[in-house]
Amino acid sequence: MTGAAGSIGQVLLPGLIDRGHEVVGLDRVPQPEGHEGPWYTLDAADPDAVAAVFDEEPVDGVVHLAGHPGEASLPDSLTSHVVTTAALLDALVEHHVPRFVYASSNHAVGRTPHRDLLTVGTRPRPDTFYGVGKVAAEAVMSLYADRYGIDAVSCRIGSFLPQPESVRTLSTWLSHDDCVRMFDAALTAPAPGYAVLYGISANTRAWWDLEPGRALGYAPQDDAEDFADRVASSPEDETEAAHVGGPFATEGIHRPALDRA
Ligand code: 15L
Repeated sequence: MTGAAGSIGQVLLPGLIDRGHEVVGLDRVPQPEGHEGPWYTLDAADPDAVAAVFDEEPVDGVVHLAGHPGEASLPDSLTSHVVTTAALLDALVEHHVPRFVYASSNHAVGRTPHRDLLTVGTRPRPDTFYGVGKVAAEAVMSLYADRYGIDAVSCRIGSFLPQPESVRTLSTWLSHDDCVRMFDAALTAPAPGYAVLYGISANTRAWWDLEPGRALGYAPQDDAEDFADRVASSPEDETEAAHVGGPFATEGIHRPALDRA
């Protein structure tokens, strides 16, 4: 598991262990206090460092969570999301590891306007350079699935939070427990090939298609509606509701692709 010390990793690592998986943690930072299992401190964008882990550890799948979780320059986004994905997939091929599960994001299609049900067949429509990185990482996964027969599942995560915090997240929330259920299903579904699913809970207000996840065995149990009376409305609600990506699809996030001196 890359990004094992990150916000999702800190929940998913113990969650998958509870479900019977043996997990090797990998992150740029040392293992969190209390974690006893195998751990590698390295940058997943470094192909030699990544390959060295696969030489040591006979894994049967990779969960790739590592990556900067917000907007950045285009080169930084490509390194963070695409280069890391490619370095891992090269190692998978070399070591005959059959499964790759990726923490992609709704921001891969974040500029899609809010109309009818959002399907996984919709065109890539990133809202940021972050989203461009996620689209391109998914493209590398698709390439490696076609070329080498790797089972590659891309989980386009909504809003991973302990609880929904805004009106938008009443639709896009992914609870901690559902996140563990989703990654467990993506790791164990028989022969998914290249697959994309939306990573949200069974939210009453959801408008992203949950069927592709259900087809892989992801059965979400939680519903953001249980928290609705604790979520205050805000002046941003209307603009955030206009597109899949909410605040990432608004002008406030615009920046040039490249940093200049
Ligand atoms: C994401 O992919 C981001 O990493 C996170 O910061 C949130 O913006 C989340 O999506 C979301 O859309 O709520």
